[in-house]
Amino acid sequence: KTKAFIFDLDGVIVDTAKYHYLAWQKIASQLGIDFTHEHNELLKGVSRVRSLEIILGLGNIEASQEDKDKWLVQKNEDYLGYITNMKEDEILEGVITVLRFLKANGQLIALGSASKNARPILEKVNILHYFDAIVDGNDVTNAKPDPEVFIRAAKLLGKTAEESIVFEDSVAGIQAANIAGMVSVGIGHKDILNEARYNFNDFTEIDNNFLQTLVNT
Ligand code: B16
Ligand code: MG
Repeated sequence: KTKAFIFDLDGVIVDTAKYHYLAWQKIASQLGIDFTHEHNELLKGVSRVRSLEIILGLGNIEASQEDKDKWLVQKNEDYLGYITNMKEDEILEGVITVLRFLKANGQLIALGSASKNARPILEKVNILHYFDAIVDGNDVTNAKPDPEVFIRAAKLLGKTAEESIVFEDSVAGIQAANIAGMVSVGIGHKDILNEARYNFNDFTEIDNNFLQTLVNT
């Protein structure tokens, strides 16, 4: 059988969360907001605009649209500065092995990310060629847990939800996959991603047998 394997980007393929954190922290500190790593968990899988709202909420700050737009631009400029030198060695362990196995077995691969910077990141880490379809923050209007991003990806690959498997590190992303009726695979802490159909700490725990089972069932 041929299935649609849909990958989230941040936290699944690469650890860009650390760069998002640095860029947001700069804004937060300008505003006198204490922004910790724990707070950063709230931003995973969440859009840029929504992320800013969450941070402003932490500081009980109400701002004009003009200020918000300015901070969104500044955050992205800083973020782009951090990702500009990303190389293949920033791909998370085990990811390439899984992508290679799927490709070698004629499976379809898509990206389903909230990020508007997804494409340049895939290019920088040199794995763009594995993807048969890319759906990112530029293509969708509804953020995860809305399933739009994954439904679009499956459609581009010509597959139904039942034929689709989603790899996600965020709670909102797992919920989106479940709402879509796709098989959800949580990459990260089982306690946090407890709504996922399957759980792994990272891709090194995913073997060919498991992938073959997903293909066959
Ligand atoms: P950008 P993913 C998400 O990527 C990140 O998890 C989230 O923290 C970020 O705010 C969002 O992308 C938007 O990113 O500012 O680059 O458009 O996990 O859905 O791949
Ligand atoms: Mg993610």
